[in-house]
Amino acid sequence: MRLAILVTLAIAFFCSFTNALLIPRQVLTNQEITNLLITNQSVSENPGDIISPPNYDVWYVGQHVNVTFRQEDPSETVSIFFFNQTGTLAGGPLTQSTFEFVVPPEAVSGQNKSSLLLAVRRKNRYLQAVDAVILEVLPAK
Ligand SMILES: *[C@@H]1O[C@H](CO)[C@@H](O)[C@H](O)[C@H]1NC(C)=O
Ligand SMILES: *[C@@H]1O[C@H](CO)[C@@H](O)[C@H](O)[C@H]1NC(C)=O
Ligand SMILES: *[C@@H]1O[C@H](CO)[C@@H](O)[C@H](O)[C@H]1NC(C)=O
Ligand SMILES: CC(=O)N[C@H]1CO[C@H](CO)[C@@H](O)[C@@H]1O
Repeated sequence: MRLAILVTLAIAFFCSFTNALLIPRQVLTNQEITNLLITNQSVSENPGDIISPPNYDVWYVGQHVNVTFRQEDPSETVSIFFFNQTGTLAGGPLTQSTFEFVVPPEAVSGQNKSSLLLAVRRKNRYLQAVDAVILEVLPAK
């Protein structure tokens, strides 16, 4: 659990930075964002604009799942993936608020029973926010 907490703390901290516009307006790759996340620590889960799934939801490999955002924002694009576990699983313009994909085997939670789902939102390729949800991903039923 400690790692997951650390990472979420890092994300919350990171988001507070982007919100405060202290992150320079530069183009960051998912890898660079991940590096930022693990070098900075802070204090809470931050689902941001993700309204579904909720934190601590349980997913199974092979399950069709939806990630739903609070609002459609045609000027933003999103990339959805599991931190340190998968490549991009779904994404595109937020002209749609729901993104569907199939849970891949790489997303299965380790001994600490948590996987961190991230949604990186960009506007004109510039980072807007990183929304994060902690999930438990189990092998196929
Ligand atoms: C699981 O948690 C323990 C103790 O909090 C930590 O030492 C370990 O690195 C974590 N392992 C993983 C795979 O996250
Ligand atoms: C995902 O959402 C779409 C509508 O946006 C719906 O048709 C579909 O059944 C949903 N899938 C799941 C697994 O909830
Ligand atoms: C990333 O995953 C590898 C194993 O795939 C693990 O050894 C490493 O600790 C993970 N790093 C973080 C920051 O979770
Ligand atoms: C890589 C990175 O952005 N690190 C930041 C972590 O937070 C400190 C402030 O506590 C910043 O100074 C670093 O730039």
